[in-house]
Amino acid sequence: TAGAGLRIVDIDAEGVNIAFREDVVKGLAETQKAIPARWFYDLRGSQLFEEITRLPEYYPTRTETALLRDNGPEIAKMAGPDRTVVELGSGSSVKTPLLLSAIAPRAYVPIDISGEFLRQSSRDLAEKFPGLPVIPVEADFMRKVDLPPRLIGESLLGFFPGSTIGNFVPHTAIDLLRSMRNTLGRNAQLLIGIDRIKQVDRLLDAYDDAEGVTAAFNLNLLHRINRELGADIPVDQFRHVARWNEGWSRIEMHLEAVKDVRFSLCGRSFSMRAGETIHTENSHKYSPRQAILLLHASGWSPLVRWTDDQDDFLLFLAEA
Ligand code: AVJ
Repeated sequence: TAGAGLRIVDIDAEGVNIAFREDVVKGLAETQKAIPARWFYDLRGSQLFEEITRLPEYYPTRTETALLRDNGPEIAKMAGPDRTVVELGSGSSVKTPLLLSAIAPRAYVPIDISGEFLRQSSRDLAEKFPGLPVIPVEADFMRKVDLPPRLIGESLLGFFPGSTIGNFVPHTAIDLLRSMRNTLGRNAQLLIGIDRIKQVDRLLDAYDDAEGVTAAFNLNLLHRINRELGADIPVDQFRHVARWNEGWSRIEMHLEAVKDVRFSLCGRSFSMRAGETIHTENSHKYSPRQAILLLHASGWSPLVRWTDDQDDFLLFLAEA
């Protein structure tokens, strides 16, 4: 059974998402224009991301799914009986059921800031796993979350798949992992997926696919800004760019103006020169040693590490 939950998004009198507007107005005023990657995921953006996960070039999702499927019994053995799974994010329709079938937890607690998606996926899961208590928590997992009182004293297993940790620069990633440790408490474990450093051309292909789905995903952000914030950005004068940043060991996505452009947004005018970009996403990649350091630096001790035959992706089980 899935609990009801509550929707908390700050909108103004015209129905505009205030946090979205603030991030966009502030981000476009910076020297290197930048908009946080979390704003990709409106309905269309979420659909495009689902499409990305099925692309031949985008290896992370299918590799991590196979790791979860192949190592389910070992994960279950290490986790022990009577765990409660706390997922950071609403959960994927494929990976979450794999984990829940493998370890048969006492309860499943997805934490997400996007209430609508959270409630829908909670309902779907509750249907798939009759008898499993599903307790959605609408919250920002970047902060310490107060878990429902019934979870106090339970032994929790945090689940943070998809290499979402890669969206954060290392110092923020460490803040996030430490705050997860505070949220999950003393006997907690963490099951986390982290994408590996690999040949740069494979990384670039994964973030700039032949079909142009990733380009559409990136450009959808501009359509969203036009629609939701009443802007007039000439979307056809921008192109999708994926770059490898060696110093930061990350893929960056940008939206590049192909000619000089002007547009207005919330009563402000902006101009960009040809070649200037809006930085829209970071996707940090780690070697196994760097990933282990990231976990240790956040107070998590790695217990087991799984990887695939191609050395593409890492799955760690760690303990608090
Ligand atoms: C869901 C954030 C992990 O960085 O690989 C996919 C998002 N961006 N293609 C990633 C994404 C472009 C994805 N994460």
